[in-house]
Amino acid sequence: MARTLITSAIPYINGIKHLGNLVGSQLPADLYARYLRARGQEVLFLCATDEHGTPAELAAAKAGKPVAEYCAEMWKVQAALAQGFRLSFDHFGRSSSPQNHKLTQHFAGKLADAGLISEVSEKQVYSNADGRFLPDRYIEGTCPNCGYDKARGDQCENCTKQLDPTDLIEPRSAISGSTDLEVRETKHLYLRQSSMRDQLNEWIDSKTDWPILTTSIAKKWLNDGDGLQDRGITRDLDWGIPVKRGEDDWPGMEGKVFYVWFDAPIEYIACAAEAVDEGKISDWERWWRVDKGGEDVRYVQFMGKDNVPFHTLSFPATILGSGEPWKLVDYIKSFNYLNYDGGQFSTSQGRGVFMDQALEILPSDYWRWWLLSHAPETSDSEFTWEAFQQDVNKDLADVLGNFVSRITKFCRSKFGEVVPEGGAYGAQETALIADLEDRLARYQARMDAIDIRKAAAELRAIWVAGNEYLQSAAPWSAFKEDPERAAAITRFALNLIPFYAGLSSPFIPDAAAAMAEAMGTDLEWPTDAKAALSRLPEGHTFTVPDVLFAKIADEQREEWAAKFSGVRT
Ligand code: B3M
Ligand code: ZN
Repeated sequence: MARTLITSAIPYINGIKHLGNLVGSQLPADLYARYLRARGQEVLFLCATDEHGTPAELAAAKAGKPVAEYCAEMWKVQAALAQGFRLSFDHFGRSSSPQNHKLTQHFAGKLADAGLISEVSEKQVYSNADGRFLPDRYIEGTCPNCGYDKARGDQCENCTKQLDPTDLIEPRSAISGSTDLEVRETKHLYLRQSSMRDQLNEWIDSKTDWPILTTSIAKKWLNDGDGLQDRGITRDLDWGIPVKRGEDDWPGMEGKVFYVWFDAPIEYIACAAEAVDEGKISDWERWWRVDKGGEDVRYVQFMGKDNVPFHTLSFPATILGSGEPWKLVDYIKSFNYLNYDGGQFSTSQGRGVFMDQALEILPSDYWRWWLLSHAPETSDSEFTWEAFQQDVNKDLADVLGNFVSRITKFCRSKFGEVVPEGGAYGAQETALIADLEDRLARYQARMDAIDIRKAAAELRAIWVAGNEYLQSAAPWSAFKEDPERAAAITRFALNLIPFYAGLSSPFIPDAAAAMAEAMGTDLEWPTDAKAALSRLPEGHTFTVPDVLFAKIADEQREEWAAKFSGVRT
């Protein structure tokens, strides 16, 4: 059986993700995982929270909580939202897990053994009052450019000028406010990824089937300018994975932790180990180690374009540099940005619709369908309330929902809640079967290629074909003169419902499950349209399902557009 390992970029712990984040990694990864499972593949689908780094420390401080407590709470919030959107992770882990501590320290040790880590002395700001080195954004002061008095050591928020902490006038600690700062010498570890340029170039060149978005970003950073500079992989923070060389202490590195972007991708691996320790899967090395069964696994990653350099350069450098047979990614699906109503979604500004807010106003299938069918694949795309209302009403309510409701209600009124007997499929049914056979093949080809918008368009066309059939076969007219014919049409149309349920389940899992349940069948992928469309036998009972999709009214659209026009407070 084919096996696919799927990871989504792991969301930062600080705060709730917006719909632009969702459609750029977790949601398309879920679509693909559900599709492959439906096609009978063995899938391991992993995601986690990305819990280290300055933003996590700052968010915890803002919430007035110890960082470990803050992260544990936010993990629960994010896990519940993932569940709300029906993201079917086999495990939703945490980059702060003991498994990730161990693996990250292991990789650092192997890289050091291979001579790929250097120790570099740097000058850094030390706060005597806080008893610690301060990262750039922990230093505040007056901007030399505009005079703003809360400029941070990396950037002035007021005039956007990029700064060095030493540029600030009257610098102070953002933690304590103390101005008792001094510049001290400190050592950090650097990953010598520049020495791996040829190896990485060769590897990327071998990936001729990757999306252009992925390879163009990778090549740009590999070859122009300073993209493949050696990177510092340690930081002076309290919260994070302590710097160790395997299980051993690292002299000179006391009190330091690994940089968040060093340990975050390693969590993809550690996450599988967490899943084993929690009894969810029996073995993780058969997914992750080429020498332990992993050679048969295809590994696919999903992420926004801003994450591509880390996944095409730094993480592969870590894996290759370790000299151990870990699995390298086989395919990277990356995404452009989804914009919000004439601007950008923004977490820091609270602009747009966030995952929790979306679920408060509509069930997840509405969002899943719209977001996936507008996935920003070849260019940025835009969410507007008008487009959302129009597409949801048309595709989900008028086409799919209406089809299901119309035929089940018609059947109930004329034949009862039972698949009618009598009559045989005729020319119209044969023609539609042939058409659906072609469409099914095209839909599967798009899904196999993770061509999401085009796959959604094929699925929509499959729904439309059934609607048009019903409209033209018109069992309500046939019923008067030729009840046998009406029975055959009705039976065929009812059979389209489990067919649609199976095909639609990766996009709209709840509606698909409701359709299958109403028809008294299991969700099944229809490999053969002809066989699938005779699946419900004569005399099989069903129930008319509740309305699958309600239309969005103009007043609702206006209310939501107004509600989400400002910034989240
Ligand atoms: N947490 C960035 C993001 O959420 C980062 C991804 C890590 S993937 C290893 O967009
Ligand atoms: Zn400024």
